[in-house]
Amino acid sequence: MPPSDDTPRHALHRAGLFLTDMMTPTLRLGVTGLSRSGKTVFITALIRNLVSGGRLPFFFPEAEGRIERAYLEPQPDDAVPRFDYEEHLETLGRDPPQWPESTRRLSQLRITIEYRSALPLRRLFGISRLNLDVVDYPGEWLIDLPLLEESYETWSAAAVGTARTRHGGGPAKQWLDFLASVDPYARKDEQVALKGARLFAEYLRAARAADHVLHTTGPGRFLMPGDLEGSPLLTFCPLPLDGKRHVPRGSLAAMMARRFDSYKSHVVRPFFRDHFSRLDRQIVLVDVLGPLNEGGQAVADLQGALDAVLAVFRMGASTWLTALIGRRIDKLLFAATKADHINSSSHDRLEAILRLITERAMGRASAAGADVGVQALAALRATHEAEAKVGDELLPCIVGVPMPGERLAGRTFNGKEEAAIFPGDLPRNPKDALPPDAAPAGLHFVRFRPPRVLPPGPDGETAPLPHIRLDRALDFLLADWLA
Ligand SMILES: Nc1nc2c(ncn2[C@@H]2O[C@H](COP(=O)(O)OP(=O)(O)OP(=O)(O)O)[C@@H](O)[C@H]2O)c(=O)[nH]1
Ligand SMILES: [Mg+2]
Repeated sequence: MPPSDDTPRHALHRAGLFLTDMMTPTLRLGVTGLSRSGKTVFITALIRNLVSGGRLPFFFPEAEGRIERAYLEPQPDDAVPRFDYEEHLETLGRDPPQWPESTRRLSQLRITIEYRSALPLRRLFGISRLNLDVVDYPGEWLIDLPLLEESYETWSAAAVGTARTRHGGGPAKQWLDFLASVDPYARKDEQVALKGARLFAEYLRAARAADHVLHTTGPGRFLMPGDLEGSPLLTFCPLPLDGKRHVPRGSLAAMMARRFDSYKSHVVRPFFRDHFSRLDRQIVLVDVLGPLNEGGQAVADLQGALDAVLAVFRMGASTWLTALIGRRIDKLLFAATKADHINSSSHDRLEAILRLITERAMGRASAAGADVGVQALAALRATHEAEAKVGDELLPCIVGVPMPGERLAGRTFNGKEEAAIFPGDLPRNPKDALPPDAAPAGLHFVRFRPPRVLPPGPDGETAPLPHIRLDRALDFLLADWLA
């Protein structure tokens, strides 16, 4: 018999519904990662697995049958565009399927999860709710965060130094020739500033195009301007300064330094304040395999870039940032993405290398009391495993459809045929991967086509998407909020 309207239980239930409507907690999940690390694919896969039912045996609230439903809410923040989930699904659903494009602007999405608590007392209140807010942004912008703590002088010295030692004979040549022809201490000249900024931006883009795993050079908006395309905020560049010489007012150097500070206060600080300072949890996505295959210098660049970015978060430390941060990140998961490029027997080694690359950031976060995890995962698995017989030996292979134009061992793939590839072994000792003079890992990598993501069938059912350990990642990040 249903409870009559005036039973205490019913009153409690009604009050509970009212409370959950008014007080649905919101968990802000930061999906942090340098460009091409897999943020957009991760967010799309996360939403689809939650909203349309995924195969998530190690996401315990789901495995225990306590998730009633999850759905997309209208965008909570009027000033921020909505994450284009439907567009990304459409791209993945094409025939043949495509990966989503590189992200050009910031966007946000709220998913509401309705669940039954595992706690008997809370079950009395019926269904509980959790809002999960996720933000996606171009990875290039992340490399700006360390600028918050740099002066124009230190930034200039580092940027000019890198250009000379690493790119002097190549992409930086024109910009460095230009710098040799200007006097930073001479009177400011807008035309000189415009030309310097243009040549500097061209250098950054060319260096990036020549070395797709390069992570160290910014500012990020020079690579991915978003809505700042053509803005005067981007009219500056580093100059070779003499640390001992006074910078006179009205000089080119003084003008560039002022614009650098404006870039920080109008672009970088709001980006940090509005999107990173209020995070409750964070997953840091890292493409370890790409740099590993380029060699030790690329791994060192990745390590340096990640370390500089993560130092800005300073979880628990007390700096001017803590005043902004207010909240503290209590769980942090480091994830090596695209683990479907290697055999599952190598996943432990991949995790060990990631652990080493992020050692300092991990140590800082643990010391500040955060719960830290490391995982190899593939948010959207594009391959399966098989064994191939080569002579008398059985080699563990991965099988997938390489993207058109991908090349391996003299063969160019057409984007239609499946191929079985022996990806090679990761170094047994993770320390072998790190020295800057370490040889490339000698892995056999190609980009694979994503699996085709089909819309729901006539019965409304959707096929679960393949992944590797996405469920464990969700469990680490969300399960205690769904207890
Ligand atoms: N095989 C495989 N490839 C993946 C996976 N996730 C990402 N990728 C590949 O990595 C590329 C980059 O992924 P994105 O999600 O666009 O990366 P992002 O971090 O959003 O990049 P930006 O928007 O440029 O910052 C994709 O185009 C895929 O080629 C995965 O789970 N498996
Ligand atoms: Mg993206």
